[in-house]
Amino acid sequence: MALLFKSDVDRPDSWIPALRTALPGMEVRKWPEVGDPAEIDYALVWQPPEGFLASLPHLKAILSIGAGIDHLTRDPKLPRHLPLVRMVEPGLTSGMTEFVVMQSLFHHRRLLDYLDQQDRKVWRELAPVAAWQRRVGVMGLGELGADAVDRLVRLRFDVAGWSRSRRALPGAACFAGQEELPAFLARSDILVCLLPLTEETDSILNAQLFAQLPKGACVINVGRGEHLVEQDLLAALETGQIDSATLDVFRDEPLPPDSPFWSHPRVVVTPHIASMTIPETAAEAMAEAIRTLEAGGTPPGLVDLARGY
Ligand code: NDP
Ligand code: OXD
Repeated sequence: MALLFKSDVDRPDSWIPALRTALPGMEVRKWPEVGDPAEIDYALVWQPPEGFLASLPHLKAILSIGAGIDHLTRDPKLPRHLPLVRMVEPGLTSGMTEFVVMQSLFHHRRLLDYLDQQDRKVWRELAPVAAWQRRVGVMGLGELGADAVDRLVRLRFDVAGWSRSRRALPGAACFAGQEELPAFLARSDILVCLLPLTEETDSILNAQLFAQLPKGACVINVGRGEHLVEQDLLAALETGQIDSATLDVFRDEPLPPDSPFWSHPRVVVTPHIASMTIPETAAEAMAEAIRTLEAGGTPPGLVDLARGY
């Protein structure tokens, strides 16, 4: 059996040995040295070229290096009949929770204001707000969102989550579906987007949604750039409806030099690093997924393409 690894951003010198250790007996090949395409059973990929997966005639399953699968579904030739397994692994989850907690605390403790004061050599205390007085709302309560909620609850924030189907998370108020979105938004001083990109969630962070948040709310987008209507956020920052934002993902990546976000005083920009797949733990997770598929089972992260995530 052979597995092909393809990514231009993940380091093969860490991944290939980790995969060989986790999958003894599997031949691991590194793009672009595909060899005979008919010998590839599994493809572990990030942003493969359009049509490439369809060119592997005996492929048994597609494994996504990322939790998101939009890098695959945008390929019109994606072999949609094959099982598609997205990344579910502890390194990615804990990295995302670190980032969400860090940015929630950053905005909660008004670090942008204190950095501005430092620039101006101003020594002034700003009115404190306790964590339990700060309402954090997490959109998306899957692998990543649920773990972030758990940590935010433990930090004593007043936490709510929103998902498609009803979830129950200890210590957090759970909202579900379009009909409960307004109530969820009305109590989100800090809004975190951890949704997958689907037809339903594309451009969900727009002017109409911002207007439903409490005035002066903060937005943390760690889902996908396409979730955000950038002009609507800029306008909401201008009026003060949104006080500040952290943006890790963008419609155009790398973020173009002329993007107004680079120099916006109320926006933190990071280069799609909120979390990254960790080769050692991810290789184990993918090896387990392959064993489960070979045994005819359902691995964690098996995507429902009809649902879109
Ligand atoms: P999951 O599939 O585990 O969770 C998705 C969650 O979103 C579920 O709770 C789901 O609801 C909810 N959801 C989906 N569609 C809707 C909808 N229309 N309305 C309301 N809720 C909806 O995904 P993960 O948690 O693993 O990952 C989430 C996303 O995070 C990825 O798709 C990716 O885009 C992004 N990501 C970003 C990274 C970065 O570095 N910036 C790193 C890793 C991931 P339900 O529970 O009912 O199914
Ligand atoms: C992912 C990502 O989807 O890194 O895992 O964006």
